[in-house]
Amino acid sequence: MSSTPAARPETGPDPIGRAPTGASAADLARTAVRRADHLLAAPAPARLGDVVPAPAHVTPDPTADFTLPPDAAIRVGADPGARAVAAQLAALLRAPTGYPLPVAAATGPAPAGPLTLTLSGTPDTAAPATDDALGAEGYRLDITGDGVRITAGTPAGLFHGVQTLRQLLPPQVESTTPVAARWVVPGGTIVDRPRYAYRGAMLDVARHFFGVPDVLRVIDHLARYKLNHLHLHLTDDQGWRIAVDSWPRLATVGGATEVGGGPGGHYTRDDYRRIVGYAAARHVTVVPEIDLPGHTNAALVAYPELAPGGSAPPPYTGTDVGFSYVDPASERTYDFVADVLGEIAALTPGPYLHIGGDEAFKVPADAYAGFVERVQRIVAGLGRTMVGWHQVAPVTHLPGRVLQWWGTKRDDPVTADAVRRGARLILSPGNHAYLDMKYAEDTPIGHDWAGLVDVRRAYDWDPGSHLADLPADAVLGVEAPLWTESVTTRADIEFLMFPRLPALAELGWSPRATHDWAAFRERLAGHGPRWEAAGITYHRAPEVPWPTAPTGVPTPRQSPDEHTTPT
Ligand code: TNX
Repeated sequence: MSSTPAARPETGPDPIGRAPTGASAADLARTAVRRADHLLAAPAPARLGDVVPAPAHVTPDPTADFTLPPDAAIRVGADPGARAVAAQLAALLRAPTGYPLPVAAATGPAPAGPLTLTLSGTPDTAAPATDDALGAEGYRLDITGDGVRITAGTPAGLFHGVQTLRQLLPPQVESTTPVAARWVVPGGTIVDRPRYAYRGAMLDVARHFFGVPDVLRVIDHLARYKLNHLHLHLTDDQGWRIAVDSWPRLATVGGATEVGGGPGGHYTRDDYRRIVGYAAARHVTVVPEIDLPGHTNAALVAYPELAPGGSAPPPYTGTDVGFSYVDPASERTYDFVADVLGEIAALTPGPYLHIGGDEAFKVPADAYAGFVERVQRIVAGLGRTMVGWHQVAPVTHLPGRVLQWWGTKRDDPVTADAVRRGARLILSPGNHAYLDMKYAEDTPIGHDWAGLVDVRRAYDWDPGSHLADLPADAVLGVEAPLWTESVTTRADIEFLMFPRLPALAELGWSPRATHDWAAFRERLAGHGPRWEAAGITYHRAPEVPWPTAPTGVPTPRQSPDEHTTPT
């Protein structure tokens, strides 16, 4: 942040009703009651910089706090994308305030505000000049005593500005039913834009299947912290999770298992469209992964002809890796890959197709390289950018390809060489960004092969300098993968995501100059009450100074009925 928030001023009417000196005992008692009510209903307003991820530029104006009046309207221009964000802001605020919050056109001479969304560069606006290029996702937030204005060059920028505004309102804003609170926003200006274009999380829906409502909820979690990509790990040994019309048994047979022997499940094409559409409305791009050539036992159970030797393996519900693969020497395998990726591409508006490529331990290096080269060309032929785990690094380079690096060391010459040949990187270092790593020895779920990842470890690394011998501009962004071998409920997902997902979000969004563990843990602590109000499970990490005692949100393994089974 370029400036630090100032202390709140002690001017004007006493906001918490302190009794004047010389008051009677009855006065004092009445004042005490008023004060207690006030403290319960309206904690001090947030400071303008109390936002995760930390904004690029913050200029507080403690004389200009804004209080949302019950008759507030939201003004917005004619752009459909901007209007959609205005409707989202209205929905967000209506639930906790109970205010009507009509969305009104900002055309003509109508007065602005008190809540105004402005797309700069469109003719129907009177946008204030921005002193910073806001780019594709940046926004400017101006808060004065008269109102709040969010200005951006794109609807995505407006949407991110709304997420910031949400965090500047009291935690009760997360309530889904009306609550009494003073809806105060701290005055000043924020000008903000992301450090990296790619900021993501991955959900493994293959090891355990999670139904559409759980995925939509994860998308909400991403959007809150300005993450803009959801990578879905759709296939693995234990289950195939997406319907493919040209190979129907993949989903019906390959999808009928999961780790531990549960019933599994899969997304129909309509389910997947719903996920993609819900994500798009929150400015999140879905990155589908079909893991090849390894991690394919479920596909081989459904279609034995893809297996080397042509015989079906038994279904697999354990947690080992690296034993299965589709036959790289068979032409039928490439028909399968082209059909599957073609159907997935047709359902996916985003630019990326993730082809996995990890842990194909049983495939000889030259056969693996030949396979990945052909798959790369299939992806390019579909007009998409290929993403692969960094094991694809040695394979011949195709322009634009992206490697997802999940190593645990600070140097990786093979990946650095692929970058010199033009590859770009998504960084997911296992020992910092993996959400399935345990926080501590006694964490009830998760892995530890990459070590323990407490919140500080999740936060304290720099994507710009983490890997040796890399030009900074090779880094497209960061992603936090959540593998689900031991994750079976929505509460499990949230427990591992919170508070580490916001830590990764800050690394992806905030300028390096804002990086400061001491300040981050304080800002993060303020989110505990927000998660509690929203019913989000989180790990009360001991290194974070949570301001309140825990409330009754579920913890892992306490709510098995939350796990959504096949839709
Ligand atoms: C490694 S990371 C895997 C996954 C496992 C994960 C468990 C990667 C590309 N492959 O198959 O689920 O470890 O942490």
